[in-house]
Amino acid sequence: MTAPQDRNAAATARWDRLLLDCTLATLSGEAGYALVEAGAIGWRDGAITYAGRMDDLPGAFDALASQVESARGALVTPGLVDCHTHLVFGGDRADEFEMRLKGADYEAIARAGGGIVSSVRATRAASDDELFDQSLPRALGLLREGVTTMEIKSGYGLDLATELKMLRVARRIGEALGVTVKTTFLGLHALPPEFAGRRAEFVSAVCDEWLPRVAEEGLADAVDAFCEGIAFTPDEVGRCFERAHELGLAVKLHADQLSDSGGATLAASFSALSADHLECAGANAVEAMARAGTVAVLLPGSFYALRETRLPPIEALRKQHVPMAVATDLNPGTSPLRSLRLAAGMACTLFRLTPDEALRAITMNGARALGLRDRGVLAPGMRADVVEWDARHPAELAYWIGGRLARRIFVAGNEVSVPESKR
Ligand code: DI6
Ligand code: FE
Repeated sequence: MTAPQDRNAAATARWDRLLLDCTLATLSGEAGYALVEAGAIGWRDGAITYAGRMDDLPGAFDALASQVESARGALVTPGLVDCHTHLVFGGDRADEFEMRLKGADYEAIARAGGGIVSSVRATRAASDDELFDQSLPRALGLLREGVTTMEIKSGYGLDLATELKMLRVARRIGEALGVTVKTTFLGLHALPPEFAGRRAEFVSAVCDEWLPRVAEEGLADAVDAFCEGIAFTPDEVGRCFERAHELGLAVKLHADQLSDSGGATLAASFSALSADHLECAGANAVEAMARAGTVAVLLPGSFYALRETRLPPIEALRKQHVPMAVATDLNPGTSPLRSLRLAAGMACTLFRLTPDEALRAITMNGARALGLRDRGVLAPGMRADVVEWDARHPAELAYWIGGRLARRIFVAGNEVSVPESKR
């Protein structure tokens, strides 16, 4: 696996660290785990220098690396990537959970001014520091189980000041934890109460004022929208995406979750990074995604919480070779799911992904959904985001429900010590 130039480099400067005696799920290649038994992985200056068989190492252990240790047979994978979260928000919606259990449905609650809009009230009311303090434990929880790259969306502000506040807090979380946080501006999430009866004006404000300002402040890496009967139409989303492209921002979309509104097809027509949810997406949409290289992001947390029954078109996605990612969709309403490993397990049990598809979905395909090509695979040259697990076989990552499996987590080659959080 080691390229000739890496052998030469190894002769001149020692690697920072070399882990021996591990089972590597490298995920290199088109499918499967690409397992290496009796494996070793080394890195230097934040990048992987070697990932392969111990026997094939190009020299004596101590000559190769300044720090050499045994992983005692542990499984080693790339750091996990949660490519769709809304983990910055104020308050919670446990009351709505109780209402739904008594028979109220999600769309009716949203139409009655609850749902997203109730999170908007709590998010507006929180100061920067309060929002940071409330949100950080959720990000910490993900990191603790091996998530080294996460996406965080705005969308619970729905006024410019609060949207900017959410994006600032998201960036601050990345800095505080030392992990990669990709931020997404989700302006078209819901119609805020002050724009009731003035949809067109709201869409114009988002496209013509807020989006340019977010871009100017450099606070967003991408733009998302909620394309749905209870949210925004394909025409409205299209306007927003045109503006995003003019500003040089990538787009992605909440598409075809509760109804087939043509969202995934629209996303593909804008060469979106990803189309997410997809329970109601049709065959044509999948073909369009395949042509556009748009990743399918599957979100079993909201499927479960809303007791959905219509499955995303997994077989069609496989057949058309659309890369499948899985994410938590961590949000206070439809997916209060704080474990990416559990999301992967649910994708297997509820959506029938195979465990190797699920692992690829929370690593390399998650990275791809964020436009990141430098991670998600254990191979020379890739970022040394690496997790050592209390597990022997990669299927265990989706198999165990709960429990703490991540033994050691390395971000760009540095071991992170994850503090216990208050919540
Ligand atoms: N993501 C979203 O943005 C919406 N559904 C989803 O899966 C609404 C989230 C919410 O109710 O707060
Ligand atoms: Fe979402």
